[in-house]
Amino acid sequence: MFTYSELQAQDPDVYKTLIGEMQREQNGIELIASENYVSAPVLEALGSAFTNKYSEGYPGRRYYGGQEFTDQVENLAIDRAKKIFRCDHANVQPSSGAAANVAAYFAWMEPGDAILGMDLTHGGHLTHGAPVSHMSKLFRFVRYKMKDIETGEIDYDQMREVAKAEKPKIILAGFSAYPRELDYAKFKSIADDVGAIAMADMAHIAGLIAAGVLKNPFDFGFHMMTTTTHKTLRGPRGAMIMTKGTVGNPLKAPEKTIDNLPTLVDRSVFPGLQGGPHMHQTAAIAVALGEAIKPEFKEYAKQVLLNAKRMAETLMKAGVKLVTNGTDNHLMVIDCVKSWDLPGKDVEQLLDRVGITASKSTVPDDSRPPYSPSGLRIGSPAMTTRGMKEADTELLVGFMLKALEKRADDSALKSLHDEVIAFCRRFPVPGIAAETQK
Ligand code: DSN
Repeated sequence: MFTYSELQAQDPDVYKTLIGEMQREQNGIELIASENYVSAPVLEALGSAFTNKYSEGYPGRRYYGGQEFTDQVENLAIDRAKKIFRCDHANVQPSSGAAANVAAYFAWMEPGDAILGMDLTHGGHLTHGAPVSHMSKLFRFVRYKMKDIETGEIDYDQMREVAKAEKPKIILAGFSAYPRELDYAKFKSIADDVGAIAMADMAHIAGLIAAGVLKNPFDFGFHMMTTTTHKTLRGPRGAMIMTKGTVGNPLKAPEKTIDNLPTLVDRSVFPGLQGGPHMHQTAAIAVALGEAIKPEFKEYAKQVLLNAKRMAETLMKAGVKLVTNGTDNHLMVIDCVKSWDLPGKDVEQLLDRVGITASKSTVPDDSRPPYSPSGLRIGSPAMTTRGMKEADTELLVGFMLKALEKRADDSALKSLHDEVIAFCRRFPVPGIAAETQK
């Protein structure tokens, strides 16, 4: 475990902010569905000498010397990703999920081509075509939605019709605020019908797929999958693009065929989009993937689902309205306007006051603006890493409901915050300096 004593001696200003953040993480509870706490070995790999190295290119084909160990560590990450996700190739260099999606789009599409992705208010992600994203100036984003927002069932008939009319080059399955499983076989059959590739952005649920507790799109014939590495996968911030196909020489531009996707993606990431990869991040991704192969990770993933389910049931029993009325994965979206006649932003800020961190979210076809939408998204990955079980989620829901009930009473909120701190201290955050755990 790091002690940060050298940082403290040299730069007390930065040290103070780090201690503050560690105490915030230890004394509060993280319900942001896309966050998690990494292990000490992941932190060690991140804070390592690999950050000193330039490694443009790929193992065995770099543009700088001195790559003996960077090649080894990148190959470890690639091999582990291939084994876990049952694919033919993995590019582990994208610096983030947005960069991974951009590189994936450019690997297969030309400007003006269409992508069929999930409507943003129904759970899709910014990089799936928000008008404010640069990508929407280059590509045409067309949408599918849920057929029934009470069950979350996707309207696959509408998806097929839009696909036939718009002829997208990519059919994109994926989300950042959708609480149900997708029917990957239907996505693939629609992609096949219109000659598109089937791409999955599994950033939110990659860890649950890795553990085998949710379905793997590659098992349904998907061609490409992007993911971040820091959500349920519990690695460092970073991303990967995984593909099926034949791995070729990234120094030579291949023909644009589905079988050449691995090489098209490699060339799209570098030199297409990025320069030097972050080798400390790659090393930490390798460590996280090593953890994801272990049986303990499967137990963790099962518990993530159990905790989310119990949390959703407890909220609904208390009369709280959830989008799709439940969850099949790690997240749920509360409709705060329907539940308390409050926008999600106000609930997010109220919960912050008692040490509970969540993130506002749109609800389907939200009439409110994105910065102050109607919903609040919460999830179970981080709490589960700290060892919380179903009964603990009931206590957490109790804290949330009490905050709502006492929202006008400053002293009740202060006592509630003390209660939350006492509760959180029972569950140490992995990888955090010992002095902040006290
Ligand atoms: N920002 C992430 C999330 O919270 O879902 C997605 O990129």
